[in-house]
Amino acid sequence: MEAHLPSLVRPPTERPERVNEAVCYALTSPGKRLRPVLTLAVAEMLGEPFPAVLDLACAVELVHSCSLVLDDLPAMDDARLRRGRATTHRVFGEDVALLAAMGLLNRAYAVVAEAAQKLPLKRYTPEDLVHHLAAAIGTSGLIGGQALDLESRDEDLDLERLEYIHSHKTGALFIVAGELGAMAVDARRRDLDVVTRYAKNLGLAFQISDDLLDVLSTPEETGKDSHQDTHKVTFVKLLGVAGARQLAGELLDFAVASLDPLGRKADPLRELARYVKDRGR
Ligand code: GRG
Repeated sequence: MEAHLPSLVRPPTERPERVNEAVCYALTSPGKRLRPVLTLAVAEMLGEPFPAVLDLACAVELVHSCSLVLDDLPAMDDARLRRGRATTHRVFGEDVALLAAMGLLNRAYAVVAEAAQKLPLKRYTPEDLVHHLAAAIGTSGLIGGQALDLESRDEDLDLERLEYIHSHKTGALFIVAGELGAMAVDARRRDLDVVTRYAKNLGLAFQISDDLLDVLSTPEETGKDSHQDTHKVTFVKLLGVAGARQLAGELLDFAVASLDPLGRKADPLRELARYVKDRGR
C-alpha cells in the first residue's frame, strides 16, 4: 500500500507543482492506514483479493487524507500537527491545502470508478461502488457528522447527538471501507450486512478511543495536537474517561460478536478490533 499510494496521484514535479506536492505530502505522511487495511482484510476474508482491491483500499485512504487536511484547517480544528508533521495548510498555505484536499477527493472517485470496472462483479455494478462512497462522504455521511460536530456546544451534550456525530464523521468511512472490500469480491448480501455491522461498531469505538487519546496522550505519542476537543462534545465529556473506555470496549465486543457467522476466517477482523482497543496512537 505504501508503494502503491503515490502511484495513484500526480508527481510533485508536474504542474501544478505546489498542489501536487501538497497532495503527496498529505497522502504519504505516516498514517496508520487502518481504513484501507479494513478494505483489504474484508476482501481477503470473503473472496479473492484481485489487484483492483488494492486500488479501492487506497481510494479510501485518499478520502481519509482529504478529510484530515480539511479537518485541520483554521476554519475547522485549526490544528498544527498531524501524523507527526506540520499540518498541510501550515506547510503549503490554506489556498493550496484546500485545492489539494479537492484533488485527493476527486482522485478517489476516479480510482474507485476505474477499479470497479476491472472487477468481475455479478451482484453489484461499478456504479454501486461509486455511489456507496459518495453517500458515505456526503451531507448524510462524513460532511454531515463534521457539520454537527462544528456547531455543537457543551449544552448540546447528549448521547443521541454524540452518536450521530461520531457515527457520521468517523463511522461512515469505516463502514464504506469494509463494504467496498466486500462488494469488490461480490460478497453475498448477508456477508455484506455482517461487515456493515462490524465496521459501524469498530468506527464508533475508534472515534471514542480518539477522544480518549486527545485527553490522555501527548503529541509525541499520537503525532497530533492534544486537547483539540476542549470546545467539542465528546463521549469523554459526557461519560468521563472510565465510562468512555467502557463504552468503547462494549462496542468492540459487539463488533467482534457480529463476526460469529463467519467463523475463523474473520480472525484478522477480530485482531483489528483488538488493535483499536489497545492502540496508543
Ligand atoms: C469531503 C472527505 C470530506 C470530508 C469533509 C472535514 C470533514 C468533512 C470531516 C472530518 C472527518 C474527520 C477527520 C474525523 C476524525 C476521524 C479521525 C478519528 C481521524 C484520525 O484517524 P486516524 O487516527 O489517522 O486513523 P491516521 O493519521 O492514522 O490516518
